[in-house]
Amino acid sequence: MNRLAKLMGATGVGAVMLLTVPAFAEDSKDPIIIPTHNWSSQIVMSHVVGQIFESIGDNVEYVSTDSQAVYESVRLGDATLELEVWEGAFGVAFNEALAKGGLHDAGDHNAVTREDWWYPSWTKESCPGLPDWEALNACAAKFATPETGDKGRYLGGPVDWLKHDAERVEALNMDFVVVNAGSASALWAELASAEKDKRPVVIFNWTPNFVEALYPGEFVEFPTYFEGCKDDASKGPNPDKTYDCGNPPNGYLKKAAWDGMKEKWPHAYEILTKISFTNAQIAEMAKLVDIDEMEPEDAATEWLKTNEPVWKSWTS
Ligand code: TMO
Repeated sequence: MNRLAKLMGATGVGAVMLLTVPAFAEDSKDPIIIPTHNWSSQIVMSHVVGQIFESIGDNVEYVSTDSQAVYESVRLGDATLELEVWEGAFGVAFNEALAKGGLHDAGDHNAVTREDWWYPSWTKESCPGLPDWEALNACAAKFATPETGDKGRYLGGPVDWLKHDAERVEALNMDFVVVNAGSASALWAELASAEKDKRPVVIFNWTPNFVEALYPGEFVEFPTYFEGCKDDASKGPNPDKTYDCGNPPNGYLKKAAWDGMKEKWPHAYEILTKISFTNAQIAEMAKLVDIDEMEPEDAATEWLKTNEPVWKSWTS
């Protein structure tokens, strides 16, 4: 084949391809509404994805939103998407919104998640039977505080995360009182304070998070999560109660989208479906804020700079 034929052949192939590529509509210039919540990886990830959308010429607005109520907001199109649907904390709210209609599952991240009662490793010295939950319960008095009397204190997260810790304590008949921290930083402050005199503590924690880089520790092993634990009382070790189990030890991390997003912002939607972060990438996002003390916007810009091949593969 001579050069000209080659060129014509190549041009011909190009022309055919051009003809078969459907003409995509442009993305709306209305802002894509990205909800942010009260833990660092979610805020940084929201800005990472927002800055990716801006890189293709879209407009973005961030709205601080309650992490349970957000599923209703996305369903109604008041928020466009949700980037961190954690199975343990939000599986129930997400499924309820799915059933009502208006939002859909936009795919899983690569990350595998766990959210549950957790202790730093020095706690095991006071309660050697850990991580078993019954051993923890037998040690309840060691976790007592003035606020909880002779019962142990479990320091849970802010109330909008896992709303059913008290139900679990009741279903498993535990000698613990659930005290909710006002913020994520209150959890980390308690951890740092307990470290000083190696005081035993049990707090809410999750993975991926920055904590694993600073504090070795373990999750409490509750009765293993099973289908129906959260909505079918008859199932599980307590035949009269729901929440008689731990959270899933290998939980999903999903993205959710408003059903109208695909039509209004087709390019951004296409990118959203491709986005998939790993445990290490999410832990890094949290670290930039919680250890390096960057502002979330700057942390996102930094993350994009050091991970260009990762996200460019979603936009090309
Ligand atoms: C929702 N969270 C990741 C804080 O468990």
